[in-house]
Amino acid sequence: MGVPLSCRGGSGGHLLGGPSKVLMVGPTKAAIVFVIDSAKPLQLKLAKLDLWEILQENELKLCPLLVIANKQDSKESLPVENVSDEMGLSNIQDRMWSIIAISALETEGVDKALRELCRLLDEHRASMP
Ligand SMILES: Nc1nc2c(ncn2[C@@H]2O[C@H](COP(=O)(O)OP(=O)(O)OP(=O)(O)O)[C@@H](O)[C@H]2O)c(=O)[nH]1
Ligand SMILES: [Mg+2]
Repeated sequence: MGVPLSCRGGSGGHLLGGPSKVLMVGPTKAAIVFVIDSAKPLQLKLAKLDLWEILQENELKLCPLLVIANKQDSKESLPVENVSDEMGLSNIQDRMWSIIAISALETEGVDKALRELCRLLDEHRASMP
């Protein structure tokens, strides 16, 4: 199973720091992977702005979205349900999306996130005319 990912940018256009990072799947921009630092709850408003800006981009209009709530092991972290609420995910109606809780540090949930990404890609392909 090969899933080529490239980092496109982070919150406010900065690759380092910030509450979120954006990965694109494949050279064809097949999916958006939006990685959130759940341990920066006070900065999630910025992450939300970035996410919704990306969702408006014409060439990404149909791309499925996987949101990854990282650092779930950290004491400062917001639970995944709250991250989902903060990002307004339930308002997304024009594409398939999922949110998965992970801890990259403890490699907890990483397999599940990759499987979910594959599932989204498969479903998206199957829904195309
Ligand atoms: N507790 C915890 N720490 C993590 C996790 N993933 C990454 N980190 C640590 O968080 C620190 C910063 O890493 P990132 O957030 O990926 O990097 P960044 O966004 O460029 O830098 P920051 O401004 O520090 O957030 C590093 O020390 C990582 O090891 C995780 O799942 N849990
Ligand atoms: Mg970070």
